[in-house]
Amino acid sequence: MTQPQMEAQITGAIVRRYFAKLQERLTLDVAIVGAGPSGLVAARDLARLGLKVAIFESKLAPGGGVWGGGMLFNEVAVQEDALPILESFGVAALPAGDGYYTCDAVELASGLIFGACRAGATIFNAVKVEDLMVREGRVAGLVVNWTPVARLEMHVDPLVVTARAVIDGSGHPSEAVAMATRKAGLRIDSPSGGIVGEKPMWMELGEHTTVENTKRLCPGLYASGMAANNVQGGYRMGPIFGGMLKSGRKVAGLVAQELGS
Ligand code: 48F
Repeated sequence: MTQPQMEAQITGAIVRRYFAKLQERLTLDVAIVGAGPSGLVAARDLARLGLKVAIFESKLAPGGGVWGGGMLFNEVAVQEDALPILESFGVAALPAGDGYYTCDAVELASGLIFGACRAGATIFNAVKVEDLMVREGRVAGLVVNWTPVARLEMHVDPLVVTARAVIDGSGHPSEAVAMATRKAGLRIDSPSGGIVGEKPMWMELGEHTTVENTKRLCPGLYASGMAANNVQGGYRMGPIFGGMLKSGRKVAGLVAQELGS
């Protein structure tokens, strides 16, 4: 028998491994929309509890708004009370005075991604969440398609991943919550019963409200990070990330409690 060619072996290995990974995760405990800082912290915490967790990230590179720091100066700020989360990911922080610290944005983004993966969460990148599955008033899964399919406006039907809980970590647009309210007509736990909309820059308030606004919105659906602020009418806060990290930790705790983990 002739030896298989290297090209056939490599291609076969990738295809088999990818499809095994995907098949294993078509039925999830927790599906997270978006691999920003809040989603990555939540994914790691939940995976460490033994839950089956996957993040669906529309961009090629996970990490959300971390990479660019402030205005492409690739440093971000965090507050002292978020240092334990950074330390748990092995990300370094330097004191900047008055209880503030700075991190290299590239180290933070890559550290959060690596930490989530090592804990057992799976990131499906270049996959866009384009709809939700809703059953009897409960968000029960994500409708997903390749990002290039959406970008090229190809008329291709999506596939569905079911989940016991969905976290919207999609950042400023809170895309999953928008699908739940506008398309599925679900009433959510917010002042208006729908999406209130993000308020302008106010770092101090925004940092607090991000954590306060992190909550269960309706059966099966939670929001974290800037998505939570957009839903509840919180302030934006720019390149300070303590609130995002703490929001990820909080939403993981809420989901774990509901799922009994
Ligand atoms: O916005 P993002 O970084 O999420 P976050 O955890 O953090 C916000 C901060 O980065 C920053 C800030 C800090 O003070 O204000 O904005 O709230 O990351 C959200 C991720 O979700 C992806 C998007 O590409 C990004 O990486 N995303 C958005 N919509 C979808 C999505 C979608 N429909 N399907 C899949 N991924």
